[in-house]
Amino acid sequence: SLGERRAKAEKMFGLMDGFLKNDPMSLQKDILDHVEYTVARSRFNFDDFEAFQALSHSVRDRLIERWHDTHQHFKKQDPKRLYFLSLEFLMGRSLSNSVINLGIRDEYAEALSQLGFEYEVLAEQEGDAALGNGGLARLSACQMDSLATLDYPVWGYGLRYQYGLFRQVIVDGYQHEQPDYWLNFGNPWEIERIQVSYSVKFYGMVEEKASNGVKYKVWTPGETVEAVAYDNPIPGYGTRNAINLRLWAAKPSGQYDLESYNTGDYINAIVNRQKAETISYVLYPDDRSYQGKELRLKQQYFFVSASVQDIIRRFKDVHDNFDEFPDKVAFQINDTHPSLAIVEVLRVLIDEECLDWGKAWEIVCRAFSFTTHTVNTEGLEKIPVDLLGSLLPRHLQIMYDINHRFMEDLKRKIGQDYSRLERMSIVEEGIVKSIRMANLSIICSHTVNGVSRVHFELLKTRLFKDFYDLWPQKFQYKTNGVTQRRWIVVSNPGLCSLISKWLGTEAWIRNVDLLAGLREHASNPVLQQEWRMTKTINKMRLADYIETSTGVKVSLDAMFDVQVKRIHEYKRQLLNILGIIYRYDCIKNMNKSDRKKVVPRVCIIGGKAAPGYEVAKKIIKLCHAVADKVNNDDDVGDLLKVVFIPDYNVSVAELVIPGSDLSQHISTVGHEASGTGSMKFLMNGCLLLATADGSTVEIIEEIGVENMFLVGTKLHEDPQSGDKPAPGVSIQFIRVVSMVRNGYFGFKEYFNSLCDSLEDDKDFYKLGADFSSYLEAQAMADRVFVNKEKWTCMSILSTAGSGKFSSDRTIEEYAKHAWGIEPCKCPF
Ligand code: GL2
Repeated sequence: SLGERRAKAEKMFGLMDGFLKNDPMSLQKDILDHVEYTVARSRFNFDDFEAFQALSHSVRDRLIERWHDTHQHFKKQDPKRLYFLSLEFLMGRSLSNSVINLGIRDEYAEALSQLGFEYEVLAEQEGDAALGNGGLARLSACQMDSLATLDYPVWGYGLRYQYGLFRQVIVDGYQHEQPDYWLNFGNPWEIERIQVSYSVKFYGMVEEKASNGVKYKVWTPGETVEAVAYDNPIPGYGTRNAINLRLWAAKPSGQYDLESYNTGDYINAIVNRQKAETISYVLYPDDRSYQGKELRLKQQYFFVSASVQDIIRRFKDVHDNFDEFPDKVAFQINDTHPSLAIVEVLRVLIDEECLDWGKAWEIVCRAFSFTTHTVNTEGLEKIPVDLLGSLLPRHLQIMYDINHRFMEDLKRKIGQDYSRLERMSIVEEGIVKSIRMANLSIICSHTVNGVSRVHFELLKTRLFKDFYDLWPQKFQYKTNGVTQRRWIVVSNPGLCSLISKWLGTEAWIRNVDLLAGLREHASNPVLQQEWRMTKTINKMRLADYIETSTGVKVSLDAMFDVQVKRIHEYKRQLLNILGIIYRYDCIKNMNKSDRKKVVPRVCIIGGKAAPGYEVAKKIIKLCHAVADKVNNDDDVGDLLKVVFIPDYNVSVAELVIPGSDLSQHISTVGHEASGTGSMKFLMNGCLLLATADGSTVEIIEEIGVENMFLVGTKLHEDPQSGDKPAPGVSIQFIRVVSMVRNGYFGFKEYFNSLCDSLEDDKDFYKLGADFSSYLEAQAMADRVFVNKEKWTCMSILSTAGSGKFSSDRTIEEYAKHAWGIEPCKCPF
């Protein structure tokens, strides 16, 4: 009870007066105080946005309270902590997630309504924090929610980009990119910590010195930049724990270059100093390619160096012997973007803490766990040696040292197999000599994690086969998951209440396996009726959004068929569009009575293309060209509508996913490491139309292949099967491609290269080979959709079978099998 908690708190920390009250009256007072003293508006005159700001600050106060208590508790207990390093976190909005996790949403809604405001309206005022690109970044955000909810002692570390992922604007069907200056209106969720800052060094030179016969290295930097901490409390659900996500911003260093000031060029001296800030300015918008850019490398080292200094400082506050370091510190490296942390820890231990190589090496190898999110070698990050040598000269030396020892050791184990030695080396020789960050990460980590079972198989048999053969025990996988708090409770309140009603408990919000309890009710007509009603309400919301964002009016009776994700050739949005063209062509060629039998569809596509990714941008344009033709064709009417939702992001996903009937995950088998969008749709009772790629294979095992629409004939069990010759392409495929080629949708020249890429021998992503199977799966979806009972039953079974795909399960697996951390729950 609250009384007991307070008594305990008073005893522990003397916090008796520290608790904020959460009844609607107190909340009202708090909001009004923030209107007056934080937002500086009159309490008698403030608009929705100002109300949102005050509301957020009031919520933030409550977050801070828990966050302080949690950190006090962590400090007192001194458990082994996890440090989760990721260059990207796609958090989206924070308000609703926070009030729900704090358990005070209804109280706030009531407080606001008494003040004449509507909670939902204010929540819409919030912009997205889009400090990431796609799946990898959203996964980090979901995992932070689970880490907090499961009471793990964790810190997240990342970069505070001033410009998040670009805003996608569509002009005449073409994607244009606009900067996302998301901090324009302030960010109530962060706490600036000007006193927590570290100097990060770049460039310069390394000298060898000796003292008493002991040689050591001294790195004299050529540039120093200050990293300032911005803390973002992350509340758990159903617990007092709130963990910290610390994001670093670059500021000019306090150490002035007196020389340039004294030469009289005062203005230029200041302007040059200010350039330091550019390091954390902007997020790189490519999610799967690496270009070896200096600024990108600077970003990586900047965030890694500041984080490592912070982590070692925290360790040394309590411990004076580095032998204890791996028992107190676990590092998680989210893909190779933060892998410089490995080298940085080695550097600090050797050069600054004066440990010998052997000791430092042992510590590092016990501390780091690495997750790769990639399936192909081209996607692996490589950094040109010249770039590294100039920006981080000491780190390059250490990498060479690691590699030398590793190679010597390997030669002893495998002999003179030079081609294998070459493949496993950290250094790639070639026109551009580079450092292979994945090899470095594998060699220095105790665990290498894949993100789904299929991904694990690919790692073992293809991508990292040489390493797997050497160290099979290092390799594991933890199938990705998503948080049901964000993806059901926050974004689909109707479904959330319905589930709780039928399960008789809200416990599934923390223990999502309980969703399986819905199975026994799947055919119950009462649940089915309520289930459909909930879906219709969500479809209405989505239809409104479609109309305001695209101008297209859609019918609620139609099947909402959705593919939202980053635009990539391997994700095959083009296959979807060709399928739409086929459907359109069929409708056009039907007589009136046959048209009556067509199941109406709204085909919804959304997603961003990396700014330099020409093919992806053409796919977006094709989608618009097809939409223009189809949506304005009176023969078709409501039987088919095509919409491209612009600027797909987390908050748009929260609207789109609950309102979908069918969702497509049709990547070419062997190309999607996991995929996490499918899990969000599954939880929301959307039926999947999918290939057996990535984690879909495990989804099929959970829900049964009869409860989804499989594209392609068999499960992806044999990773080599991707190399088999493709079956011949169908006449339908040839026809739809030729429609595009012949200019049926206009822009003939512009689409030429897209059509060329679908020619038999060039069809790398196998659209032609899978087209017939794709159409069959779509036809099956139509047949089932008209059978409302069957469709609803499959929908309920999808939600019921989604338990495995919670990030809570993923995090428990990491905690146990990779990080070795235990929960550390705040006692009140
Ligand atoms: C990705 C994979 O492509 C995707 O399949 C996976 O689900 C996520 C999270 O593990 O990681 N890798 C990657 O670089 N991005 C991804 O989404 N951007």
